[in-house]
Amino acid sequence: MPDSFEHMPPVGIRMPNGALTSLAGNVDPEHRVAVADLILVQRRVRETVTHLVRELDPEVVGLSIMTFQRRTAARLIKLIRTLRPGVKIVVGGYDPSLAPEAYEEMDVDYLVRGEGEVTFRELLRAVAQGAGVEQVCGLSYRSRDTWIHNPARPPHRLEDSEIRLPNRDSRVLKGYTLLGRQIDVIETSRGCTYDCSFCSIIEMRGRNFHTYSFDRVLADIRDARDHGARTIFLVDDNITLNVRRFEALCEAIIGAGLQKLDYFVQAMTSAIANHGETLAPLMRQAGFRYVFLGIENILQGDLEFLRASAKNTERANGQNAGNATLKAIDYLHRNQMYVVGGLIVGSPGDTRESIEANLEFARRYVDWPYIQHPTPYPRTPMTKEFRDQGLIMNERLEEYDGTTAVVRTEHLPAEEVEFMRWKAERWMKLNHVPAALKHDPGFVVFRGWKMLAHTFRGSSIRSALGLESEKKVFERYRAIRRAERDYV
Ligand code: B12
Ligand code: SF4
Repeated sequence: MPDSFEHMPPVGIRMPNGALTSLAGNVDPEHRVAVADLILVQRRVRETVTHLVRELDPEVVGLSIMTFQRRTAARLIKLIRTLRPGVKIVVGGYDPSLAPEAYEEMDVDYLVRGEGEVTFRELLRAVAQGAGVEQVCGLSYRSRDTWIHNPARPPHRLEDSEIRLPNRDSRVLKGYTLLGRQIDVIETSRGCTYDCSFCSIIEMRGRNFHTYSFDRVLADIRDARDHGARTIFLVDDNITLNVRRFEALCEAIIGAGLQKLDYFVQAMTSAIANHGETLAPLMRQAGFRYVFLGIENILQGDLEFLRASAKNTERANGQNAGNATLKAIDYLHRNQMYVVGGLIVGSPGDTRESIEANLEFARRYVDWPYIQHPTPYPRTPMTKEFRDQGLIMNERLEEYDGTTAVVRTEHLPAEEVEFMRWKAERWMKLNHVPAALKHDPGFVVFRGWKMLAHTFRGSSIRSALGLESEKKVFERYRAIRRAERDYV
């Protein structure tokens, strides 16, 4: 999908969707596969898809979809169907898996629920042989006027090496980047055993954790590097569930001489705070540069609503020693890593003061803010709570991108929550410019102004001179966002 959101401005950040190459690497070898990550052609989606469908003449087209991308997916499905009426269309990813009913009304043939590699392989095998798909677990399909949902496929034990390496040669579009350096994604594990109320993971695959062997992980990193990547994003759901394994992985990266690449990872504050003494120096030596910390909120009441207290608690002498965030940040900073601060503001009990406390925290302690609003994605526990309390204000799913507030609090309208965050966050992003300049001077000098213009979209000379209110700028920014969501 081409849809991106506020914290991933395509002018400086275009990351690969890891599902696509993993699926491509796992079909039978006789198939020809082309991966077209439309984030790379965000302003030329229609032309690119038309060109690719005409040139490649595919028999099957698969789409990987998050909830905020559903409307774009529906438009693409129509386009593809018009270009090639007989093509088989398959949808997969978080949104089709968690809201399959929404796709039953679209013109699609198959829907893959949960992990896709083996389901998709078996589906293509059946299509190629003209065989039935009744036995393919994890698959839903249209049969005359109804939809059949085959039994679920249990999560893979990744240890058994059934899932082969991604196929990066199948990419037909170029241009992945993180602030001027080519980026790629790899996985070392899947799953999580926590149950944060805003997260889709548990409904998607249950509470479990499976890991790939280090040999496979290192081979994947080498392959990404050989395809030009200089930065690697580990997209694991929660790599810090097993800290000893993560430490061993850092040692393996160093042992394999792969520490010259930059690494980016997502982590729990409790894991870093409780094990930072040994873990953080190893991460630094292995080349970790950015750590996305799931801080979620600094106030206990909000953490409880988000069911994220446990993963943000420090332990000392076997006792609960309070919020782990500051200690985790300190370990990372002492080891020259940057903190991407994942915070969520706008929970039901939030007041102006509680939101401001979180924004102030971000201003003081994080290097790059990644602040979002609680968003009611299909089937999460949080969605039910917001619905029961009548706090969902917006049902336009294309705006469910995390930085558009679609729920109100008991005290503040949704728009006010978003305004507070937006106003504060734009300025926080400027603080990272010196670090980026040092690391990637070429990018900052030649593209930095574009990033800046993107961050301050909606501003004008009048607003810079203080002749126009921030609210006016915010309205213009929202209008720009609304217009750019028309990708197709
Ligand atoms: C890494 C990650 C990111 C990275 C993205 C890097 C990238 N480009 O891929 C970053 C941090 C940038 C990111 C951003 C966002 N993310 Co995110 N992200 C994740 C995370 C942690 C892992 C996703 C992943 O790559 N997994 C590995 C791959 C291999 O697995 P997979 O994508 O699930 O694909 C498998 C199946 O789904 C299926 N499948 C997928 N597509 C298809 C297609 C076909 C045809 C088939 C057959 C099968 C299939 O098969 C695949 C292989 O088994 C998940 C889950 C989590 N625990 O939080 C959230 C998650 C996917 N993100 C989510 C969201 C909402 C976002 C954001 C909108 C906001 C945010 N929370 O930051 C932005 C949007 C990004 C954008 N495009 O602008 C939500 C989606 C919820 C939903 N219902 O849509 C998740 C589930 C987190 C959550 N809140 O619950 N994200
Ligand atoms: S710890 Fe992370 S992956 Fe696990 S449930 Fe919470 S948000 Fe989701």
